[in-house]
Amino acid sequence: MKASDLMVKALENEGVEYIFGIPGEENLDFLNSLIGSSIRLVLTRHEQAAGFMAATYGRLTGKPGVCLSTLGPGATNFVTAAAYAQLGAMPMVMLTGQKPIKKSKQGRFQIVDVVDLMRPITKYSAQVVDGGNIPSMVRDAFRIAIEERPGAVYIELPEDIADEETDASLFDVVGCRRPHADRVVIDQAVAMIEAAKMPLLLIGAGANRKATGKALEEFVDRTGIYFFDTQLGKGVIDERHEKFLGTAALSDNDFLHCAIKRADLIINVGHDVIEKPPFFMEKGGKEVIHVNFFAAHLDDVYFPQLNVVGDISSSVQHMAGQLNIKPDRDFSYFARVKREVESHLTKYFEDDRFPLLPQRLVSILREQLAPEDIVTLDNGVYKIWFARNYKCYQPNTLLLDNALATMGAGLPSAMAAKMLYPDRKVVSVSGDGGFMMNSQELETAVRLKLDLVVIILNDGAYGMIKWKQEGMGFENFGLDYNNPDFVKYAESFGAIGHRPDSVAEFHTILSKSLQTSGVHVIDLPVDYSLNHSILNVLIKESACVL
Ligand SMILES: Cc1ncc(C[n+]2csc(CCOP(=O)(O)OP(=O)(O)O)c2C)c(N)n1
Ligand SMILES: [Mg+2]
Repeated sequence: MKASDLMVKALENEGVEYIFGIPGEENLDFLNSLIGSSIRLVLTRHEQAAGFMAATYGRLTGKPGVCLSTLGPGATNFVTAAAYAQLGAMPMVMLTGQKPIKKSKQGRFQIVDVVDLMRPITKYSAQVVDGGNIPSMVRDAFRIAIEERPGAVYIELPEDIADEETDASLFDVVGCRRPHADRVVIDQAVAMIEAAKMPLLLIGAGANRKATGKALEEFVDRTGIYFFDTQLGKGVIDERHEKFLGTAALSDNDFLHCAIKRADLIINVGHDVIEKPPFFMEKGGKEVIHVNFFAAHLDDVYFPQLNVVGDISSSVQHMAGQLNIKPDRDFSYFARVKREVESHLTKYFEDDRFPLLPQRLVSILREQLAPEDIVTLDNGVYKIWFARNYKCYQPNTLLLDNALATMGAGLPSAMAAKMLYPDRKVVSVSGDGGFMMNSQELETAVRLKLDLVVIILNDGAYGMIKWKQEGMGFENFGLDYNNPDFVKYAESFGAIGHRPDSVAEFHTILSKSLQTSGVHVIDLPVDYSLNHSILNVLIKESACVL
């Protein structure tokens, strides 16, 4: 068999459904081998977007998403997406071409050492030097991509190797059960929780990667322990739960941090240091039990006293099963913080000023979307408002990036989410800056006939940096730009453009767009004037006076 045919068979053997990307001439053998395959090639307009789509596929399914590019410039365009998948623990396989490695008449034209380039931002990076290695390399790459902590892997298939004949055959895909924490450590964790007076449960990214919600909800219901989550842990337990305190979108000084400060023990399920810290640990301060698939990576702000390593669901179930909670524990302070947090977060939910406040956008979207519908965010200051104020009712229904925190992923991740869940509504929310970083993918979305709502928050600026600039007492400088006419821009791609000029009109446009097919782009003027006064000033002055 030709090596490129074997590569396609190896990917089919792994259950690959889609390959996102842009082929170059070095991939033409592989492309030809894809003819007749069960794998669907999804062409994008930029490799970075293909990488974001593949990573999101991995994030939502737990199976590696696959993306394809040519050598050199195509491969370097994967770099940000690789870092996004690697930091965000999303399983992803990147496959690129390369010039012939045995004999080439093109000198060093377009040649970059991509294997080396990818090494620090992947879990595995290798070149196929012989067609016979394809079965083991592909099997290894997929296994490594999925294994906790999941991430990006890279395989380079040079042109001459792709064209070689090989008689190698594939390996069966053999899964493996995740190891469980042993009794000794569960006993230790239980003793710490029983000894604590004010324990809190924190739910982080790892808990969103596997089905842990049921075990965690039972833990909360059995023990009465209040919980909060990180940005990547949102929705593991329905955030309408009576014991939900809020999301730690900021690392300190938010209203929620009153509860965190008062806690003497945090049972931290699934959080690791790659996410922005939900709180800072201090020497001699509260203790932390790290419950995850792997031990804690130490940091000045994170040095847990106990590691409970193993399958998260099983650890949580065993802890809950053994815990003997004394009924005299008084959690009324946490109940008070919860009431306070809720009243602050919902304060502007009905505010009808226009341009619209991000808080109002959150309330409108929550009202119009069903529990299973998905919102994907790009990276800008509205992310903080969504993380704090948008309640997730189900896991992975607010897709944001709190690891690499890159701009440009919002639209591609919405597209991948819609491909995976055609029956759910998917809304992408981007800033005008982040949207423009991958706006060319509107063409892909229209071509794929995806029904999407794309909201662009128009403030004519890199608003997030403006907010930081103001918070740090710097002069307003260097962050404003002009935007294209987003309505005409959308229409030029065959999408439908909208520009509301009141909250009422936005309401109507949004609900019609959600009910109608096609790609709807809504150019939405946003009012960021409260960012500084609330997120920099108010919460610092009034949080923790509770
Ligand atoms: C690729 C990338 N470049 C730069 C940054 C730094 N950065 C973070 S948010 C931001 C501004 C975002 O502007 P916009 O998308 O318009 O959102 P806004 O905050 O204005 O709503 C910048 C420049 C980043 N996170 N990612
Ligand atoms: Mg902006």
